[in-house]
Amino acid sequence: MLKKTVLQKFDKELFKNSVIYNVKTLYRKTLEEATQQQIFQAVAYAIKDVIVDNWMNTQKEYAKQDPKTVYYLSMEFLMGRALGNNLINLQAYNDVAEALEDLGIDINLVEDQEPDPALGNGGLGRLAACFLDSLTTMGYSAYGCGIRYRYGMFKQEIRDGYQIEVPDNWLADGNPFELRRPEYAKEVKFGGYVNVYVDENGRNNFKQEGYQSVKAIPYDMPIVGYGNGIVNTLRIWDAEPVECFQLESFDKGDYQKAVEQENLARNIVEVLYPNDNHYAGKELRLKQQYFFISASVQEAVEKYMRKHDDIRKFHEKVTFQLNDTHPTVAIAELMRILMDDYYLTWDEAWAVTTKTCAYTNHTIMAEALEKWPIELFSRLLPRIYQIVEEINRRFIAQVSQQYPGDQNKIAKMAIIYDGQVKMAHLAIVSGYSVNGVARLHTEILEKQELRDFYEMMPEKFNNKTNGITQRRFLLHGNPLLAQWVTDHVGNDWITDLSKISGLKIYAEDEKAQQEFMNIKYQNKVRLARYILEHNGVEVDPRSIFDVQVKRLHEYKRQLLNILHIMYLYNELKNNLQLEFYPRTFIFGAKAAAGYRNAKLTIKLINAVADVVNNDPSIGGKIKVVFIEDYKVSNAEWIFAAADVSEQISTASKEASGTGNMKFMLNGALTLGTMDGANVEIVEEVGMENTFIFGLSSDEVIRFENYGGYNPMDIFNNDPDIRRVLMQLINGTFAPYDTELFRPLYNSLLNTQSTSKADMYFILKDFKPYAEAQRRVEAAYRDEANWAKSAILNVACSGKFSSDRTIQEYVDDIWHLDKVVLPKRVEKPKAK
Ligand code: B1H
Repeated sequence: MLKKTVLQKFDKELFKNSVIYNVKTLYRKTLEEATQQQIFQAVAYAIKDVIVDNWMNTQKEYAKQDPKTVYYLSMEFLMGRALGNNLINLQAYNDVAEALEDLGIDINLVEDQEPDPALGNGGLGRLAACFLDSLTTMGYSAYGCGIRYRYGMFKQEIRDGYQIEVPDNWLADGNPFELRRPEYAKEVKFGGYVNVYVDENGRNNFKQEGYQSVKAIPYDMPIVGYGNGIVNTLRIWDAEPVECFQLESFDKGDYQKAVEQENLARNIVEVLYPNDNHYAGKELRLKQQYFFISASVQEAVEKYMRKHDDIRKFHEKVTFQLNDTHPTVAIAELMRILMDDYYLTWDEAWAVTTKTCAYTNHTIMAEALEKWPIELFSRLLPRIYQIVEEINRRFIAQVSQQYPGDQNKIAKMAIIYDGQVKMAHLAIVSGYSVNGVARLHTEILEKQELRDFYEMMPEKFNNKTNGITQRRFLLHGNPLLAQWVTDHVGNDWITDLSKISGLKIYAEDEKAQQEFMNIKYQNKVRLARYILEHNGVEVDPRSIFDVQVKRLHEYKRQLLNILHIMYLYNELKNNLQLEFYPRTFIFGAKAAAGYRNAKLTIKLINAVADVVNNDPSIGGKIKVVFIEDYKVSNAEWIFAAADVSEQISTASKEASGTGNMKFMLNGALTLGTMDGANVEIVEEVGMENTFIFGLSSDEVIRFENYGGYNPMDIFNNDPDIRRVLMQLINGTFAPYDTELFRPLYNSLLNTQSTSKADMYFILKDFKPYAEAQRRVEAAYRDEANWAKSAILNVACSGKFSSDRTIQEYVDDIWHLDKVVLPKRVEKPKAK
């Protein structure tokens, strides 16, 4: 086994022997006999061995230095593959690639064997993963706390143009990087009722009785810092029945209860809810939330008490960051533990809790707001509900005092109202910080969505513009560009992305421009090969790669993109001589399984692709590709190959976006609205190096509040748009079923449906979008100028590192201590 640590020099021979040894002991095989999957496992175990040394060393050092620790509480961690990322952060990627090559093994094939741990939906879950990478690289003590879903985000297959959801059995071959930690198991209780007993000290003791419980077992995954030997922990909880099926139960007549408890354990971590920006209100979801939160909070308190004696100072060493409202029961759970287990008074417990918990808001989409029916909430979590009621009672008293006689304030701000528990209100009232995820988003929170709260407690509100880790999304995902950047500005950018601004001076350098475009071309060839292999579509790497990859949602307006492609196709068919720069439109998106219009949009994209890609009359000038199963691993290749980054959400709807930053870092130019972090991207790189169009968020909000937009006016007055819309219902792209796309047509025009016509202003923004697309084409024709803009995009992406974001969280919210590992002395080799 590998007995050296990464802080020492990589020992190639030792590593090779370790791989061979692992294949032998794990599978009783030689390398030649082993399958690719077995080789992956063997390599992963060899690397894990190195990581575990660093992991133990880090945790020992934490125990010694006792730094303040952040617990990042999140229902989602979209980690993506671990092997390549770990090698990158161990600074061993190239060495390992070489060592494997010596053994006749291609590292890319090995990496490709690893399933993507897809324990998240989209941006929110991926942000959590980027944050863990940055926290660790910057030397902060952190835990990610989440759920070990048996099935993560579904795999997407496209059949006949439709999305088919296939279960993601990511643990089928085992997860070599995880460690089961049964010694830290916790019991989590559901249901029953609360009894009060007065104890011998005259204190009220609240006891939950008649409950069902589940055993939570943590699995730890190492988070490797870049080049610093630090390893933090992602702790994800699995559920097991509290006791195994006991014959005794029969005798007690508890048979039914035993079966129910076992089912509860089986169901609770079964699957990730595949909704992005949407609240479904399912009971099992609330069970999932309380399950992982109760276990995580119990562990945080116990861990603290192992080293400290005064629970009243908990907040000095621990902070909980709530990743949206999904973990908000943590507030009441901490109160419960402090009062019921540690006998703090309400005021003492409240003082600790309100200095421990901080909340990040990730969306203003109304349909994403979590509101639990009282009946469900109180039945499932009786003690927690009591505590929330008391928080609400005290808060309402405070509101009444501050706004005497203003019933409306109470109606708008109460935590419990109208038969519902409003999780965002609970998080805001009980936390010490509320942050949005981009400047515009935070402004909208303060001025619109959370205005009453902002007015009452402005000091809590702050902005933390999102970021991404350059280690995965440039160093690992785009090795050619990464090397080129290093050649020009040195390698400090890997841990300090602001250094990438050194590239600015090369933006007008002809040689640099050519090198850059050449790298882009090679990445396009790489992606074209992937597309041919996975989609069977041939695309020309010399065409403009115009990419929209993200979750499918009406507000993100994939429909605008595909309608515009239909329009372009009409233009070309009208005039086959039209000057037209060849374009490859690339989509990648998963739709929530029950989201009809989203799934129909996928079908439309594929239907248009079918017609356009197979129409010889347009000479291959337009290609449309829908990449199946968009996920972190193929995303890395897609960003690297993009020329144009489509960020076209209805202004005000996309809280931040983070894909926009990944494209920018890889030298794609943004075609977008002034929404989310696009605003800050424009600010960094300059309007002239982006293609901005469409309504502003103010304009959108004005239309929403005061009306005055009628898509019919546009339909009636614009023949181009009318033609495209008619093609949705005249069988142009669905000759066998002319009604197929009627729901999309209706969503744009028809007020007979329950929601407003064209809620997302697609027709309103259509012509401005088409005009911006013309600017894209004109700009691409001037290759030198395009290269200049692309290089400037890379050079100006420094702000969008999640390292910057994390440092802001540390400075303004968490106040963590930086940990530095002492230099380890090289021990002389044993003879
Ligand atoms: C974001 C979500 C989200 N915002 C509910 N909200 C979910 C809400 O399963 N649910 O119930 C799941 C996800 N996701 C995204 O967060 C925003 O839309 C992006 O704009 C933002 O960049 C990202 C990270 O802040």
